[in-house]
Amino acid sequence: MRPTHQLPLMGLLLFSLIPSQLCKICEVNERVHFHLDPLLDTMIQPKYTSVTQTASVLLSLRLVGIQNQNQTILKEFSQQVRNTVERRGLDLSSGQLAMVILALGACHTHDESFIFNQHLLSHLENKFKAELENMEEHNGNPLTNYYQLSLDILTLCLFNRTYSTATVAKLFAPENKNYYLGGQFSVDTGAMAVLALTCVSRSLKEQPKAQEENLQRIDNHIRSLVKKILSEKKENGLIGNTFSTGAAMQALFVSSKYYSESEWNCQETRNTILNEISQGAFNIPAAAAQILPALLGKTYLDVTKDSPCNSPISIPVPPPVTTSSPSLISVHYSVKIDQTYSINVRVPSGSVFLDVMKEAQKENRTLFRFTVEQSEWGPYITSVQGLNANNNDRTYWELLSGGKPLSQGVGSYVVHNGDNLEVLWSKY
Ligand code: B12
Repeated sequence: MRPTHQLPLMGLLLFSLIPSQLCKICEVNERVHFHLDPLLDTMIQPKYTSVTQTASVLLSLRLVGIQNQNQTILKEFSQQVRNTVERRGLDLSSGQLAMVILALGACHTHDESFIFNQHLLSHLENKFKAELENMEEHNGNPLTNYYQLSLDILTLCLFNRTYSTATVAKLFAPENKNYYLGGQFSVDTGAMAVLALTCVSRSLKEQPKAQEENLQRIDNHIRSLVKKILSEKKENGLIGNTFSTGAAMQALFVSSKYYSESEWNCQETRNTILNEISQGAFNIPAAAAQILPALLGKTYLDVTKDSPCNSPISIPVPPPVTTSSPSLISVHYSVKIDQTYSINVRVPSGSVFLDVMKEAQKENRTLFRFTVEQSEWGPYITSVQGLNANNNDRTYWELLSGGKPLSQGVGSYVVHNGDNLEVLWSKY
């Protein structure tokens, strides 16, 4: 594991001294940018395994304006994204394609011509249509999810493409079931929808003949979603959980007219996040990439802004990695479908959930075999015992420890001696 950077007390004191007008969208003050080093350190890796990972890191670094000092790294990431698109063509989900377009389109670089030469926006329009068709055929379930449909609309809107405003107004009504995952309002999803709807609302207002009725409906959706997001605010200022707070902050930055100052203490949220950074909570690239823009006052709505993405942020020298020989720990692991299949396995300390699953699979392939897919957040469990997750049925493999759902995936969750781990066949 990488050593974490401790946030000194002095730093916290400095934050509380920043004048309040500077905190309008509470970005981290330039003098204390070094607290963001662990995020940059996590994001700068030579090669990523998933295109969404590379695209979301590229988008994040471009948005915060890193490109001027670190051309080589950003050129490398952009090349990796373009190569994948050329190789995989249309074999991307709608949201993956949207993410690719946002990353390549950010900050008006030469990559813009790639978007147009490859007709990526027309492809995205088609993929969005396919999402809608799937919803009609499968009880309102999209091919992917509402987080991705929001990314689709956000991208089409930012790049001035066509979409039906009436469809958007109907689709993104706050009572739609797709905002809920496992019965719980998904802050990430709601926040991404607020960004998309804000873009649509702003562009409607710029048109000479505004579609009053749709505009009104869309603005009401934003208001309700913002309310739901704020109702997920925790005592320490996090919104939803650690990993949804970045998207929530972006959504709240662009929708400040829908809530009063007393409803959100942005500085408190920011300080809690900085503390979490110092504890290593954002030690995977997706997590780092999703929190960084908000900490520097940027949102995905800035992607096509005219002002150049410039800032004095530079990439830190990575700290040396220290290793020590691990001892063995013992954990209990179960697969739950209609029956429970359990095993005790021993793994080296510092192992992650995935190591436990591999060990169990080694000992009994029939009961513990599984498959994974590489995603932005690392390995995603797609099947266990040959039983596949399916978006049309809203089924998935849920991860739990001690009976509680985990907020990390199998590639990140570090297991402890005596843990009671489960993968549970669930519906969201
Ligand atoms: C939709 C969604 C789901 C859906 C995915 C199915 C579907 N219909 O698309 C469901 C509800 C099934 C789900 C499950 C889980 N999720 Co989820 N999910 C999301 C959400 C809201 C959007 C993902 C997305 O489409 N991204 C955009 C596309 C373009 O990128 P992508 O890489 O192609 O997306 C795929 C992966 O993200 C994958 N996926 C979804 N969740 C997770 C979680 C992990 C750990 C991994 C590796 C992959 C993964 O599904 C996406 C579609 O195929 C994100 C929010 C976010 N901020 O990203 C949370 C999010 C990624 N999920 C999260 C978590 C924790 C989980 C679970 C581990 C929860 C659990 N206790 O079981 C499980 C995954 C277990 C497994 N099988 O490996 C966390 C990850 C945090 C972290 N540090 O790792 C997030 C950030 C939510 C949060 N704020 O806590 N998720």
